[in-house]
Amino acid sequence: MPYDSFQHYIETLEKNGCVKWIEKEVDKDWEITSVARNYFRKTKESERCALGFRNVKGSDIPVVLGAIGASRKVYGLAIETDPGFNSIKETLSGALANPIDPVVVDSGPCKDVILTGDEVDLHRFPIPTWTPEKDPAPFLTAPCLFTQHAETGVGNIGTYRMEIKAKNETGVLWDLPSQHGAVHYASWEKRNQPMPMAVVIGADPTIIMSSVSKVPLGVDEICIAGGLRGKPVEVVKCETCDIYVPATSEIVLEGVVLPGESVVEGPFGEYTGYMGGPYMMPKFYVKCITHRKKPVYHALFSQMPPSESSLMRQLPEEANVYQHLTGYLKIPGIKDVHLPEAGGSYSICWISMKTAFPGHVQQVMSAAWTHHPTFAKWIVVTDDDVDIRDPFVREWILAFRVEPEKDITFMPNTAPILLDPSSDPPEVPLWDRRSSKVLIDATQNWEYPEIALPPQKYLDQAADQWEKYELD
Ligand SMILES: Cc1cc2nc3c(=O)[nH]c(=O)nc-3n(C[C@H](O)[C@H](O)[C@H](O)COP(=O)(O)O)c2cc1C
Ligand SMILES: [Mn+2]
Repeated sequence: MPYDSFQHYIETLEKNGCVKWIEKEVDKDWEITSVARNYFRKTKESERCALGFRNVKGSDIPVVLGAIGASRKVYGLAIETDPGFNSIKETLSGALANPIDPVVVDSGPCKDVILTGDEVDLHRFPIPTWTPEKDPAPFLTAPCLFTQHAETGVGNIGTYRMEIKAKNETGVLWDLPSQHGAVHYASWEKRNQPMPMAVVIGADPTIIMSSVSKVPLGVDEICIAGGLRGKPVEVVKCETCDIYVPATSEIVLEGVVLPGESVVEGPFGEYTGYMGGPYMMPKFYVKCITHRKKPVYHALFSQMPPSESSLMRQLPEEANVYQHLTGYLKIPGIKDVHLPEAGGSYSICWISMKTAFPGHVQQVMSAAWTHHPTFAKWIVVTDDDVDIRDPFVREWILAFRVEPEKDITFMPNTAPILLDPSSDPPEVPLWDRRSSKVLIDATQNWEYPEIALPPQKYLDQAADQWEKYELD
């Protein structure tokens, strides 16, 4: 059953014990991020919940973060599927293969309150500051930017962070010219016309799920959201432009991005765990705000991993790499692909496999990064008996299944991970930076001695009668 709205989804999270509400009054500019940081560090991924701050100083609007990616369980509830490799891949590719067009409705709760002119004031909302004293301002971290291509009229939804610059102005960071928001903006710039844009904050989770997914340019993510929920998204026309947004959205900002303008954006605490930016980016001018009578403010929690953002990247990206190796390249023997969150779910890639022929491991090590030129700086391939999701086991494998000189290959002069501060000093322009990759063969290249553990039958027997030993 698809969710009707963000608040309907939050109710489902509550029923599943996946939200923790914080009743204590909190400050949005240092405390929300600091509470979330401590919580993500202290709480095992499997036990993490979304956090709801009901009492934000100076506001009667609650802030919810972690609602999409606090844990695998939460992520699974958001796309209503089991959060394993195959089901994530099948759910996303199923939506891409079976998009469903939206239906237009006359009105909806997102029009409960309509603010124009002087009433347009972003400070009405409890927008947090995420890296206090380092970010220049609060940032929208879960905005879904609705735009249309100037020539074709085809729509796009993309999530690109937005810096609050004034009561009716924000920055916007589409971080590559290939991001579809940037492609649309270029099409309006070519005509020297302002680009109309609507920003949705808080909607049925299929909207943000499709907004952060890379689907081909020209495919409107609103239809992918329809495919994901198995039912059309009901949309309403914006007050000030011809863009249609989900009728049950919590908050909608309507406005324009002017051609030829570029101002300083950022810096911002990034998913690598370092500050990123500043960049020169255009500005969004808000002309109208519409919202529910009692909206909930939705944020995604990012910065230093582990975070909601590193989990949201990890799950689809692991599925993509697995699919790349086994589906497209048809490489046999691949058991698991894991992108540890410490690497921002991008820089470090572990693969376990059953070696079947000479050169098989080398094929996998090279193939993994052809998934994307910037993908993964550390690629480690090990045997199928290894649990690559256990950090202790990973270190043990590096300790005793790798002979550095024989097993490590460097791949020089590759495209860097964009925000990786180690690739080159900051004075080197972004597009001149180069990095390298390390391919590590951590498989047993000959028969190893037996593992120094008691036979499994004894370990199991002891585990089965654990209570007898009175150790817990
Ligand atoms: C938590 C999170 C934050 C993101 N922030 C940005 C951002 O600030 N700028 C950007 O260009 N992409 C960002 N992305 C990635 C885009 O949302 C993603 O590339 C998406 O495919 C963009 O839509 P598009 O494919 O229609 O361009 C972010 C993704 C996530 C999960
Ligand atoms: Mn797109």
